[in-house]
Amino acid sequence: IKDGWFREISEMWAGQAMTLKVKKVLHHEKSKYQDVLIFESEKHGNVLVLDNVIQCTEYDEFSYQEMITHLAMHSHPNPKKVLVIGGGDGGVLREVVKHECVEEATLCDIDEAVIRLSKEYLPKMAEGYNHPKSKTHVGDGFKFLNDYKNCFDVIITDSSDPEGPAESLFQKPYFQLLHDALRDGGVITTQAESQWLHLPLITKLKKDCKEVFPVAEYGFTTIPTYPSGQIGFMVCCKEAGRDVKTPLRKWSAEEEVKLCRYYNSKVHEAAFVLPTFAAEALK
Ligand code: AAT
Repeated sequence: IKDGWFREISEMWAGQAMTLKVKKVLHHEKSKYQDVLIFESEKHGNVLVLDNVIQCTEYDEFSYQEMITHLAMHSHPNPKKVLVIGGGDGGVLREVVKHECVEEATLCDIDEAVIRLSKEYLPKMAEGYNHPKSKTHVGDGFKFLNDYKNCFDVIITDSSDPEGPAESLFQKPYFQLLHDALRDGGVITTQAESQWLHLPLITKLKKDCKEVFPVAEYGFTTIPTYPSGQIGFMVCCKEAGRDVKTPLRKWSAEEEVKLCRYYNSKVHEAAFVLPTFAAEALK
């Protein structure tokens, strides 16, 4: 923070930086894993920053949390057991339990500080923790998955960027663990970065996923406060032939408006329509 502005400077998006006006710093600490900053911004509500990277703002978090969750949830016929890796703010949990078919939603984040501080400063996201179907585990997602085989219908990896504690969550052995932790017909989504900034990384991610899963597709959403205003997801299925680009289940038009502010069944399909430069790279 300099002169009242937070600047998101990083080599992961060299030469550009999101800048947000700070009203008040609410909390700052070094946790066991990362630097954790929470501030109240002028126009974007409260903001969670880990190692100087914006994780979410109250203003636009719904785009990311709804899309990373419902692209997977609507690509499964009847998800009952759901796992979230990362997502310590609770927003993805909040989205998962919107599906009445869910019996148990477990979250595993590496950093108790993120969970603790989100409950205090990001209550609209952390409400996911209050649901009777939600369970929380503090630990490394990679290690956690090692203990579960054939267990989950949907696994959502809402992880920070590959530089830092989430590095292993972008590598092929992790996708194999995800695959093995799924039941038959299971679906995953993972945070898969921006087509404007990380095409080589996304190309590698897609190749690795394709070697593990019979179905692996890249879709994206718009989100003003993430680098370049977009972020994408790998959506993969354990069952060959599943078309994850088209929702398998749909909410009614009334439910869609009541339940979500960004996701709807048309946006689901549109998310996988890529501009030519990205489509060519990911062929
Ligand atoms: N919904 C908010 C968006 C995030 S949060 C990423 C979370 O991943 C953090 O809470 C962090 O503590 C957690 N995390 C990092 N590494 C691990 C790990 N190995 N196991 C479990 N959890 C982990 C992502 C924002 C994306 C930013 C885009 N630039």
